[in-house]
Amino acid sequence: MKPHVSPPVFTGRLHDPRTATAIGRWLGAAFLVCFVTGLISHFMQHPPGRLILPSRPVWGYRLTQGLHIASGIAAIPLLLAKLWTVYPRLFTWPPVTSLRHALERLSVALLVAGALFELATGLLNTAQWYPWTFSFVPAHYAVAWLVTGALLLHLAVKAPEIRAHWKRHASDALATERRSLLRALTAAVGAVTLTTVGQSLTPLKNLVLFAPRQPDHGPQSLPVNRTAAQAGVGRVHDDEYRLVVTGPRPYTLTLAELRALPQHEADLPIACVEGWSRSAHWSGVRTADLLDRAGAPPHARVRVVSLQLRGGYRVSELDRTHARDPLTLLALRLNGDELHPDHGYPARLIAPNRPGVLQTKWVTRLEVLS
Ligand SMILES: Nc1nc2c(c(=O)[nH]1)N[C@H]1C(S)=C(S)[C@@H](COP(=O)(O)O)O[C@H]1N2
Ligand SMILES: [Mo]
Repeated sequence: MKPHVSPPVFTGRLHDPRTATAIGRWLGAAFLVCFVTGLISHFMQHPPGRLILPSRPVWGYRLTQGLHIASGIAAIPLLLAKLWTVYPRLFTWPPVTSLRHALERLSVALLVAGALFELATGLLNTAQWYPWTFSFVPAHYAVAWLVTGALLLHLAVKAPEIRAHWKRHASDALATERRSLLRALTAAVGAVTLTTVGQSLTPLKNLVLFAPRQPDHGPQSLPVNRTAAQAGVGRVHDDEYRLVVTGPRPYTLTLAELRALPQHEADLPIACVEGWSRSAHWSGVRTADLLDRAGAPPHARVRVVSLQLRGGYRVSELDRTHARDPLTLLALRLNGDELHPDHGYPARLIAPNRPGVLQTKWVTRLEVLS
């Protein structure tokens, strides 16, 4: 028996299990997509051990990270509606009837707190706004596991109610009201999705109202996450620039020498973890060619080092698949022109199926790792 609801009396009628289940399945689906795509993003940025990641399809990360942000944003109205439906249960009396009930309530409290934390921090991260002192990535990652665990427990505890309401076709007294609520909720999810998803789904870019970035805004029609000034990279003087490639046969190139090497072209997206992505036309020197010249063994990993002196994104690592992919370039040109300083002049890495944070700008060293 469920404990009875004590006064205050709730007059809204849709605080029933069937409505909670109807919203819950969409919320659950959004969380599942968000969790799986979040794990993909995490492992692409922090490969466990020597995991070799695929470099194809070139748009793989663009898709998974676009889905991560879109499902997270869609989950916001869904979570608010779900909380509205179930909040009278906060006031059940007596608050705890047994140990099992206490544990169940504790797990729901964790679930709600964790879910709110994930959606709030994720949303603020898309705007690069960090009004807190902890480090976003580890906190967002750890709480994702907590929420997923609490969610599985919640589904197990509620299995009988879910089963009872999942496939009940006969309409009950609340059917019409519930349908209106669900229609309004669908409209809300549609609205937040359509006004943000254009940041990664370029055909819808003109509908972007609330996403922090317009895919077209930025030098050379490509957004910039961190400008040269923000990264502390001053004006790069052409005659002072050097590319150093280490390895069995290390060498150094001037910018003129780099430009004189065979140039290749690639259409590849920048897909930022924060949810925006944009395809662009790049040209430059294949990293495979640069590594061959240094006598790097075919299985070598490569550390890519920026002129930037401080900050987390000044260094990235290429696994052997990405390092040898013919589409992985040390790009010198973007959309037909030399790179803008904010896009990494004079040289930046661009590789297929790779998070934006790893597409290192202002590259000055390639270190062959044994
Ligand atoms: N050296 C360096 N490279 C960097 C960054 C950085 O801060 N420093 N930012 C990364 C991030 S988060 C993204 S999304 C892409 C953005 O590239 P763009 O500014 O050319 O669009 O560059 C990446 N390369
Ligand atoms: Mo990014």
